[in-house]
Amino acid sequence: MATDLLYDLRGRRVFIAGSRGMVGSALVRRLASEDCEVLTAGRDVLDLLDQHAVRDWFAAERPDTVIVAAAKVGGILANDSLPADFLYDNLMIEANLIEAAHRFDAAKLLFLGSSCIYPKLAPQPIHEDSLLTGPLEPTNEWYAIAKIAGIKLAQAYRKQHGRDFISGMPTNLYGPGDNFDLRSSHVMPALLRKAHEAKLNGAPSIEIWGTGTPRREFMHVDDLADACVFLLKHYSDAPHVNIGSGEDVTIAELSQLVAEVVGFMGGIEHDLSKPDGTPRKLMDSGRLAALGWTPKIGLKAGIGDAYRAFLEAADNVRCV
Ligand code: GFB
Repeated sequence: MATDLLYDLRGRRVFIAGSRGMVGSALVRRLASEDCEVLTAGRDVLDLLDQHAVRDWFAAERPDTVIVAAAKVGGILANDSLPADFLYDNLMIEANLIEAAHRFDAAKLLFLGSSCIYPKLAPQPIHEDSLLTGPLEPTNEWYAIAKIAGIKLAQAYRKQHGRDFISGMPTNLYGPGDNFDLRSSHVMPALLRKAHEAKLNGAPSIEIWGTGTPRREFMHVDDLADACVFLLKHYSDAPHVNIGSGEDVTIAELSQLVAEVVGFMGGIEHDLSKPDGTPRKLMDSGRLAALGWTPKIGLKAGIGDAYRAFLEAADNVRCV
């Protein structure tokens, strides 16, 4: 049973920053069933790295609700290879959006971070209170620091100006609109593409990065979008909220599951020159569950949907 309705979306002007990305496009789909106006501004319209452009856009459009789904994102190799981009771009995007939301009097803002904000060896499942209690995972500490700063910035505007700015920390996401460039993608789209191409080419095996022993929690992006709308309506407090599925698998188990869904019957090889990253990052999403929200899309069904979306977008999928 959901807690009280704290924020009514009816009649609101909701700006989704990052609306063309995987998360943003899921939010556009989910908000279509809400009685609100959805505002979007693609990269060609609004450069989120440009503070003056962001302020001018907010002055003109005056959104009363803002979802920060825009970020420079990528998998373990991209994060490890482009530290300045991941730190600078994400700091600027969130700072410009959160400050403009305050300057132009937005009633509600939801900032989205990531489960990588937590210490590499945080006790599992990871509770929100683990934040800043230990060293970060080196491969994505740049992105993690930026996202931790975003949480703190939202809390600072609540503390200093009474702004109803909240933060959600999604687990590893996948689904329609994912990035399938094998150099910059996350593991789920990479495995879908590798298994699909191996099946088409009759390859005897696919190669996965690392040992396959790390464990990861996954959530379909449509579940995340539903959780975001739930938090906008039912959550108004400073602490960030974990948004996870509550189940994790090893990368080796995931590889088998993806191969099964795709119909690839070959073997799995390991490229041990690639990093494993953090050994595990299963989150404790009890705070969200206590508010009354639970995920609805199971992992196998979700992978099936993601593969369907991959096939449909095969003509224009963002590959190498
Ligand atoms: O999804 P992923 O790139 O990011 O990697 P993280 C997850 C695990 O899958 C790692 C392994 O142990 C990878 O070594 N893996 C196996 C692969 N094969 C592949 C492959 O072909 N491609 C990729 N990408 N991985 C990210 C952070 O960490 O988590 C981001 O870097 C963000 O900033 C995201 O926080 C949620 O889960 O390790």
